[in-house]
Amino acid sequence: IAGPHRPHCHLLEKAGIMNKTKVVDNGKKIRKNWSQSWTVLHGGILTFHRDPKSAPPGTASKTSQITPEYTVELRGASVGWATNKSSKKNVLELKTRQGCEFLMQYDTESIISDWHKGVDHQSEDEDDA
Ligand code: I3S
Repeated sequence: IAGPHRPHCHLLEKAGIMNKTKVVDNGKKIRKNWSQSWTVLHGGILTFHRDPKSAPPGTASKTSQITPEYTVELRGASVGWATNKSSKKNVLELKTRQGCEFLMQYDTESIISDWHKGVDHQSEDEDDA
């Protein structure tokens, strides 16, 4: 089934602020660049939006807030607690089926734990492909 009538598409699972960095891009390790993202989990897709503070001053900033920086298809992805990947606490590691890896972090453990559950749930939900 495709489009807006897929079973879980009507559910906004989660939205909020977190710190994130991409660490592997299509199998290639890249330099960490932590930034804060408005992040949305919806319909099996995780969307990281750009940090408004990183936008150039002026009219571009409003657009950059709503422009996704990364859009991650969660089907077939795996998420788990990262060990030895960062000096930060409460770091999740997200590996996509397409060979990209992200670290996701938030100081409040309960908040990042909720993201863990939400992302894990949507990555396992392969029945509606
Ligand atoms: O894994 P690393 O290389 O220690 O990651 C740190 C670096 O990315 C560092 O930036 P530069 O070395 O490119 O200037 C960041 O500022 C740190 O935040 C990174 O480490 P943490 O432990 O915060 O993930």
